[in-house]
Amino acid sequence: MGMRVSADKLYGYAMELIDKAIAGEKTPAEMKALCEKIKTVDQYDAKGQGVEEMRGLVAQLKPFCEAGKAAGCELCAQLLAVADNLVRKSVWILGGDGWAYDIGYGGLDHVLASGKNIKILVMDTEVYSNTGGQASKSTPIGAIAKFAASGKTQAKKNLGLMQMQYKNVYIAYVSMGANPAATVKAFNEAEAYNGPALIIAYAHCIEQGINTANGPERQKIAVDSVHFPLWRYNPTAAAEGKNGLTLDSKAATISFAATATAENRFKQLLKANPNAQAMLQRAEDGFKENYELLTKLAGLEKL
Ligand SMILES: Cc1ncc(C[n+]2csc(CCOP(=O)(O)OP(=O)(O)O)c2C)c(N)n1
Repeated sequence: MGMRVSADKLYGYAMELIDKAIAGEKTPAEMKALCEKIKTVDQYDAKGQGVEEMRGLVAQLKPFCEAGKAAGCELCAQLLAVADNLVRKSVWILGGDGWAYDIGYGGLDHVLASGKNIKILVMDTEVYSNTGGQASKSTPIGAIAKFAASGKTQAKKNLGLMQMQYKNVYIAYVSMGANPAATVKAFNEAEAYNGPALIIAYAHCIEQGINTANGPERQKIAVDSVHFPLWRYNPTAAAEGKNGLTLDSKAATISFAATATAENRFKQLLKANPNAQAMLQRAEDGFKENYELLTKLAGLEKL
């Protein structure tokens, strides 16, 4: 949050100096023209061209500031010192699901609710990995983890839908192994949105009890079984009175219950719990219900 506030403050200060340079009687005409141009650049266009344009303009502005500074112009010296802050800064927070869904959730919610232009990327391994595999609120029903030795009994928390209620937060569920194009699209859209964003990325992990060489394949299976459906919510479309929700996933093409036991976290359940099959089926039913809900939401006229 502090990074965002200081970047915005420095941008605002640099812009004030640009205004002063425009108003200055001694400002060379060419420098004035550059300053006028700088004021018109939209740095939140979908293709990121505005950022490139601003970089170019700042590079052209600096020699004027340097020459002015050498001639004793105080305003030029000040502008030179902060000119790089005219190029917009991206602020990203990266964390795991243990942090995002559980122990850091209050902070994550606070940042997203602030409306500030801060992006959050959650690497969702569905377990606390760094500390040895404890269950998080992202762990699905049936998965064996520490504190869930007989399989997790509660459903995976729907972090994206919860945060979507704010309406001004860009949200995306992505999975590289399943759909790299939708992943890139989500990052581009999050960057182009001048507000908070949350990207939840399905991340395979050794703690899931898989051969990590097959990670991308497991990422695809998670999506194809609607264990982890891909969707994006873009507040810009919503603000235009449209439905901001885009579902990038099809209905389940494979059964979660039938494929889950390829991962040790679910395979162990068969030995640890006599209700294993019923639990896996309950997990599958829950995933399908979630997918149906998303389909209904995506079909609304406005959202
Ligand atoms: C408030 C707080 N509690 C506990 C810890 C100790 N801790 C360090 S890493 C970690 C695991 C975090 O898991 P996750 O966020 O899922 O990230 P991963 O290890 O999967 O990348 C924990 C509990 C901490 N850093 N902060």
